[in-house]
Amino acid sequence: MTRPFPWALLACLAGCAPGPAPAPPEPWTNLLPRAQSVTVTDGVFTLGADARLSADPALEPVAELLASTLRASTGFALPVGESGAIRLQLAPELSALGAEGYELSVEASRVIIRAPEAAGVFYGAQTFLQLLPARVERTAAQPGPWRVATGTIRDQPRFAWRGLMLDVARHFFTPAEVRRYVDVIARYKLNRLHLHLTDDQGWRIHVDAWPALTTVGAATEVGGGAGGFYTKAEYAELVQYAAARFVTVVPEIDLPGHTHAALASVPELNCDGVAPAPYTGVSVGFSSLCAGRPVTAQFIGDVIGEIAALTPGPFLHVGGDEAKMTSDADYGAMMAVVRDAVRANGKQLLAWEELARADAGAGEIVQHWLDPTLASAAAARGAKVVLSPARRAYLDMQYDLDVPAGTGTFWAGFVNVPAAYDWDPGALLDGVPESAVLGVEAAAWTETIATTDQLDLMVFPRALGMAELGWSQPGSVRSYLERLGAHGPRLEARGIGFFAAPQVRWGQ
Ligand code: TNX
Repeated sequence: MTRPFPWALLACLAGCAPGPAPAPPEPWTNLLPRAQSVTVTDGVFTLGADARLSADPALEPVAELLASTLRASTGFALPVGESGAIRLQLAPELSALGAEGYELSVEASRVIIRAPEAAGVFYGAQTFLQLLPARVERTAAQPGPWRVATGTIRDQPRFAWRGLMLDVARHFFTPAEVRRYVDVIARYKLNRLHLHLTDDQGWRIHVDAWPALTTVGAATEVGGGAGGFYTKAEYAELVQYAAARFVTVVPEIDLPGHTHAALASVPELNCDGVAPAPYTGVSVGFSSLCAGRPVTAQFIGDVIGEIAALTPGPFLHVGGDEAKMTSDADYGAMMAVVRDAVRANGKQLLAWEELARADAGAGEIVQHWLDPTLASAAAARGAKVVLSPARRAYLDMQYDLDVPAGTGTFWAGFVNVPAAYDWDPGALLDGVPESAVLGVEAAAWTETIATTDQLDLMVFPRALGMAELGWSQPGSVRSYLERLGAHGPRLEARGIGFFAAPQVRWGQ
């Protein structure tokens, strides 16, 4: 008979823990987006059942959000009060970290998250969550232990604009469905949710001055489904929900093309005064408001005024793309009206790169998607650029031929998970130096995406690659793919049906 191996003695050598040694804490090397500077030390912090959180008064909402995630999965009470093992602090002396940077320090007995501004503290908390086991993302109580290796992280983003665009016009997605995406993108430090609210196939936000936009224009979608729209109250609530997670909602009203839903709703907007039937197909570039009419200017002013009033964020996206039926002169005239309205309402104008047709320039933001010359022309005149190159950032592109089956398209090519990440936003376009790049945005167009199951498959994991391109300094595709594998279980724990790309070794 062989003598049993003295496991208990070995465990004692490793720290005298009773019973089998617990699993090692989550490695700090799996952070996504990758953090700027990471120092790991050799201790362990354990979140216990009696732990408390403390926060400067201005940070209480951030502490409550962190606590609510931790409460759900740990089952612990985790009160937020005056003192605690997890401390959230504003630290003006760290101003070099900028508006979104943070410092996270994990010691054996406490965790301190400090940042010059609340957004940074929020991002520090998101990083802390990634250092806990993946089951922290579950919404039902899980078994412990809740261990985190000790160390320090200092981190700040490369770009100010890190976005996801959701096209709720081609297929409508409810406020609850959109909130689910806000939750996930905020975890990965994305900070803009661009809502493509209007297009040929649907108008998705109520406008008091033109109620037909939603009574008629919202009643269908691609394929003839029931469509839908946000009431002003629903939209305001969504904006607030996102803001609490440091995500700025950027509403887009697409003008003067991509306006068939408006033309179908309001006869006067048509040059012949006749409203066409609603459109449920997938063609682009066939519609235009009628230039030079007082009613068109009135319409633009009313819509922009009401959307601006509903939107606390500084940006208003006015589309401007693919107005193929609009002459340059008419385009210029209508965009001049649009510009005046945006300015009069105190907002910053953002438009697709085609705004270069109307001399986009200083104080404006153009969003590149297809033609590199347009964004560089705008940058040369002083505009800032958000990069959504279709070949990398369009999330409606399939990963591979008919992958995932029956969803997506490939007019810009297939965009697999490595390719979506394998580019440098600071060096994508000639004539658009990094200093002119405001940031990056992944775009989920939904002509071919009708359900959240389909949307999950197309958005994730590619949106996570975009989050890293926007936040982290340039890094290798290999490192990204390795770390991404550790986030499969986290997405799964949140109920996100992501695409399990074959290039990634997915964790269990
Ligand atoms: C191009 S991007 C469009 C959208 C479509 C998308 C489909 C842009 C400014 N226009 O209208 O939905 O391609 O991939």
